[in-house]
Order: sequence, then structure tokens, then C-alpha cells
Amino acid sequence: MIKTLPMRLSRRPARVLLAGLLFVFFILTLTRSRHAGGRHSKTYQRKTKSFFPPLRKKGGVDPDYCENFPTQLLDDIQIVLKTGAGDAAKNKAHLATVTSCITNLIVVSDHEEKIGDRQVIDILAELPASYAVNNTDFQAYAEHKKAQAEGETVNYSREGWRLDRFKFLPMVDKAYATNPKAKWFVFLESDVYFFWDTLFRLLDQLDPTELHYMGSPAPGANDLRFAYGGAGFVLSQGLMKKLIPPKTVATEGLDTRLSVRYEDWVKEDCCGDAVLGYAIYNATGVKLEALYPTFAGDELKKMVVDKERWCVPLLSIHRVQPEQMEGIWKWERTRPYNQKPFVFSSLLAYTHSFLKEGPTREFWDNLSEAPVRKDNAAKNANACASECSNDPKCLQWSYSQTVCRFANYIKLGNPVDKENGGQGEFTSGWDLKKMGELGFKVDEDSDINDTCMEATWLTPTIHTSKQAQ
Ligand SMILES: *[C@@H]1O[C@H](CO)[C@@H](O)[C@H](O)[C@H]1NC(C)=O
Ligand SMILES: *[C@@H]1O[C@H](CO)[C@@H](O)[C@H](O)[C@H]1NC(C)=O
Ligand SMILES: *[C@@H]1O[C@H](CO)[C@@H](O)[C@H](O)[C@H]1NC(C)=O
Ligand SMILES: *[C@@H]1O[C@H](CO)[C@@H](O)[C@H](O)[C@H]1NC(C)=O
Ligand SMILES: CC(=O)N[C@H]1CO[C@H](CO)[C@@H](O)[C@@H]1O
Repeated sequence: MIKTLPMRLSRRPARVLLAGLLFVFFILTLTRSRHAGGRHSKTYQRKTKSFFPPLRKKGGVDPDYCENFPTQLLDDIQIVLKTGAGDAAKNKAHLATVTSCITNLIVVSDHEEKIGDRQVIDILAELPASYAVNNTDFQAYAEHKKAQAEGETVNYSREGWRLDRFKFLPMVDKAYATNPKAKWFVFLESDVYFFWDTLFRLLDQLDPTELHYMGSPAPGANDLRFAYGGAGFVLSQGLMKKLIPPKTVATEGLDTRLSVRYEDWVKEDCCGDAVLGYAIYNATGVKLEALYPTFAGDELKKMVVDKERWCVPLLSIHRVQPEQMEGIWKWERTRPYNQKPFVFSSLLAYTHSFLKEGPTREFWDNLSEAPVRKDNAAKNANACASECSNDPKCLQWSYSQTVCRFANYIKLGNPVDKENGGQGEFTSGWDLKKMGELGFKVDEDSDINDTCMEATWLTPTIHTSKQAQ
């Protein structure tokens, strides 16, 4: 029994103590890196075919961004978008960009709605009535329904967010029931950007009859890793078959839906993605195949590009704002035609195109690390830049108030308030020489858009209890 431990343990004092210890352990686990340090151990190289390269002909101001989308693959790959009340702007942006080419998309939410020609399914309506009994978290659901019946817009709320966890199990049930022949089931959220070409290349290398549960790992109860919802995740047909067996004599005619079998777990847990992971392990014995950072789940401005990740294929970005969603989509589709896999360093042509104008940026925090040495108080930004260039690992630096910071990665970062911040000068810079050696070149005869010779695919990591972090 994975999930309900703390509940069950409250009967005896010794058990309470044990529960306390478990809790401490849980917090310790949480405060450690969510992604096991961001390290990835093994990679492999394989030639893969491009299924959805950028447009060849850009065709005017408003080209058809879905041109050449491999729609035939959608018979085999069922995509599901999960969203919620109050996400109207995100949904609109997502459906107009990333999911605009997905003809058989399933959109699930906590209320029914029509967005353009897309039907949004109220997935909570498919839950057994017992979910609502003695469940204060379900009140928001009733309120949504009432507001909607009165023609009001349903807005974002904390309570609405707490409803989110109830969507995961019925969403998986629904995807399988709707398209039982699909070889792959892919789940994403309305603030998750997906590079489709990477997904198709990845799935093309795998056997869907095998049991696959893939995503970005987050630590769960009992030392189990689950796929973090914000990075998207993928289930294979083989897994689905075992996870949700048909109602037969063997299942004694019982309802085999996950939402029925694991109702208690989801009521007691905070997070639907975690419960899905526990349910998958409980029903099939399958553990998450962690593919971080390909399933990145990171924010664009904090995305780390370094030597190790340079050629690692990138599949997802998290917390993408609606305007950003549109920006990345248009850029991705219209960047120079290229059959190579989209990798971490490909993103630099989008995030760091300003480097064409020069290696520094004023009033900009590059999120460089805290100073590495006590004595590296540089006199000015130029001195900081040259210290960085002398450090073989330094890829970027920032300078403010006599503090010079280095980083052995490249990040976008964010602007610093000129007027109000009180921080005065704040300059960030990038070491174009070392970036050039890695493959990022902004001089005339080289190409900022083509950074990596050959992709290095990740071998999935499966966490075992004894594994050292
Ligand atoms: C699955 O969960 C049930 C209910 O808690 C438990 O009895 C059973 O032992 C679990 N099975 C596995 C294989 O973990
Ligand atoms: C709901 O909670 C109340 C008070 O905690 C309890 O008396 C009642 O039996 C519960 N009902 C169900 C159906 O569990
Ligand atoms: C949602 O917000 C809009 C605009 O602020 C408001 O008109 C509407 O009444 C709100 N809906 C609900 C259910 O509170
Ligand atoms: C990279 O691609 C963009 C279009 O996405 C283009 O405007 C730019 O000139 C290219 N840069 C180089 C150095 O080729
Ligand atoms: C100069 C500055 O504020 N740098 C910050 C960059 O980001 C790191 C963490 O991301 C901070 O620790 C630094 O203070």
C-alpha cells in the first residue's frame, strides 16, 4: 500500500512517531533536487527521421503552421490536453498554436465548454458520485456548474486548483476508452509547450506493446518517482492494456476504471500526477522511465543549456505564458528548414538571438550563480567578462554592485528594473568564444540556428530505492 500510510498510522503513538519520521523524510526528499540533480547518466546516438520539420516555404504573413503535420500519426498517438477553470487565455493560446494541428485532440477540464470548434469535456462528470461525498475540495466543482448555468465565466481560484488532482485518473480512463487502438497516449497541460518533432522521433524508436510510462521524475511516497504533470508524460498501449483491463469474467465484471479503483488514494493525496504514478505501479509494477531533461518541465527563462545538454533532444517546456506560446510556436515553425532533431542548444537561436548585437546585456540578470571566489570583486563589467573568459568553465557572467558572478551554463534570465530596483548597474554577458567552441556561432559565416552535429538521446533512468542520488 503506497499511499494511505499517514492516515492508517494515526491509531497508535508509535505509529504516529513513524508517520512523523516518514513526513520528515518526505520533506527531505522534496528539498533535494526535484530532478535528481539534473544529471543524466547515459546517452546514445541514433539517426532519427524528422516527422515535422520547420516550414520549407514561409508563405506570407500568416502561413499555415500545420502544413506537413503528420496527421496520419494521430491514429496511433492520442494526445490529451488537461486544463481547468480560469485558464481561458492559456487554453486559447494553446489551441491556436501547439495543439492546433492535433485533429483528434481530447481536451479535459472541470467544466464543459466550447472553445472555437473544440469541445472541452467535463472530466469530473465521469467520476462516481462517491467522490463528492464529504469532500470539501469538490465544492468548487459545484460552484463552477452553478456559475456556468447562470452564464458566468468561471475564473481561476485556489479551490479550482485543488480540484485538479481529480482529473488525472478519469483522464487516463477516458483516453483509453476513446481510442483503445492508439499505440501511445500523450498527456499535456495548457501551459506546457511541446516540440512535436521530438515526440515523434522518440516514439518511433520504441515498441508500443512494451510497458512504457515516461516523463520527468518527481519524488513521491515510498521512494517512488512519478511523472511530473508540468512536463507532460507518455503511456504506451502495452501499459494501458495492463493498467485498465476490460470488464470480463477475469475481472469479475467489476468496474476497472482507475478513477473507481484508486478513489481513496486520490482523495488523500495532494497531487493527481503522483497518484497516477502510484496507481500504475500498483496495477502493473511499472516504474517511471525518467527522461529528464528531454521532458524538461522547466521555465523558459530558467532553462539551463550547458555542455552536457548541448545535443540532448528537447520535448517540453513548462509555465509558458500565452504570448510566449505564440512566440515560440511561430519561431519554431518558421526557423530555417532543418531535418535535425530539436535539441537544447537549438533553443538559443530563440532565447539568445540578441547575442548577434553583442555579448552583453544591460539591466539584465542572467541568473548566474553566486560568486565562486571571495576575491572576485571585479572593478567593472569588462573586468568580470575577462575573468569569465579566463575561466575554462565559465559560459556566462553577471555584474552588479561590484559582484561578478559566473555560471557554467547558459540561461536566458530576465530584465532588471531600471528605475526602481535600487540595484543600479546590472549587466549580463555571455562568453561567445566558448559558446562558439560548443557550436553556437554568431559570426557571419556560421549559423546561430544550427548548433549541434548529432543528437544525443537519453537512456531512461529507472529509480530504485537503493540508488544513490
Ligand atoms: C495495490 O494496492 C492494494 C490496496 O492498497 C494493496 O492491497 C496491494 O497489495 C497493492 N498491490 C501491489 C502489487 O502493490
Ligand atoms: C461524512 O462526514 C460526517 C462527519 O465527519 C460523518 O458523520 C458521515 O458519516 C460521513 N458520511 C459518509 C458517507 O462518509
Ligand atoms: C469572473 O470574473 C469576471 C470578470 O472579473 C466576472 O465578471 C465574473 O462574474 C467572474 N465569475 C464568477 C463566477 O465569479
Ligand atoms: C537564424 O534564423 C532566423 C530565422 O528564424 C534568421 O532570421 C536568422 O538570420 C538566422 N541566423 C543566422 C545567423 O543564420
Ligand atoms: C546578480 C544576481 O542577482 N545573480 C543571481 C542570479 O541567480 C542566482 C540564482 O539563480 C542568484 O543566486 C544570484 O543572486
